Amino acid sequence: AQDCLVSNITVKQDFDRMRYQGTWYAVAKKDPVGLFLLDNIVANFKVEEDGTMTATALGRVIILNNWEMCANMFGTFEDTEDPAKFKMKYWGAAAYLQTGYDDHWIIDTDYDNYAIHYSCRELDVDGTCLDGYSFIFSRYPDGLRPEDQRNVTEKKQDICFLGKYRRVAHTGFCDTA
Ligand code: FEN
Repeated sequence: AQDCLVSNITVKQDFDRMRYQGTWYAVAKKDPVGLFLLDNIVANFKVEEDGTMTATALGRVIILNNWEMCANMFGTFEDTEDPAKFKMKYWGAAAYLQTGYDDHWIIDTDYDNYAIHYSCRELDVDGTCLDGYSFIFSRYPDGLRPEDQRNVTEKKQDICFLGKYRRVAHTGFCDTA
């Protein structure tokens, strides 16, 4: 959306949750305000027998006293009238991890290589996003295929987060968790 209005952001047409299942590696992220996952972020999406989409996410966090942990997060998705827009309830395996209820929009995906996720937590008075986060996911931990990069950059611009992303390192920190 040129005007950066959240209400004008377009999402994936006819989103197919079945094809979205499986492992996605976060290759870049735009952080929200507050506590979040640092790096080594890997998500795994699943469609349950009743059709509900669920996901798990692993990611490195640093808790009090600079202690590095691998956070094990869980999410369940509530459907909305748009098949690519969900509400996500999330919580952590450990009690010190924050719980929440966020928008979870799939902006674009080809299911086999890349996905662009978007969540606006707080709308500004003008209808733009005051606080939000976004993930660029890849089916491969090494990053996006060169042929997907142009499209992903375009979509980052569409959601008005271009220039706000940081690369997500995968060092193997959470691989045994
Ligand atoms: C998503 C897709 C797959 C499922 C889920 C996802 C979202 C995960 C979120 C994680 C939040 C983490 C927090 C960590 C935290 C979109 C990848 C579930 C939204 C909030 C600390 C850090 C330091 C501390 C306490 C807690 O709570 N971290 O002292």
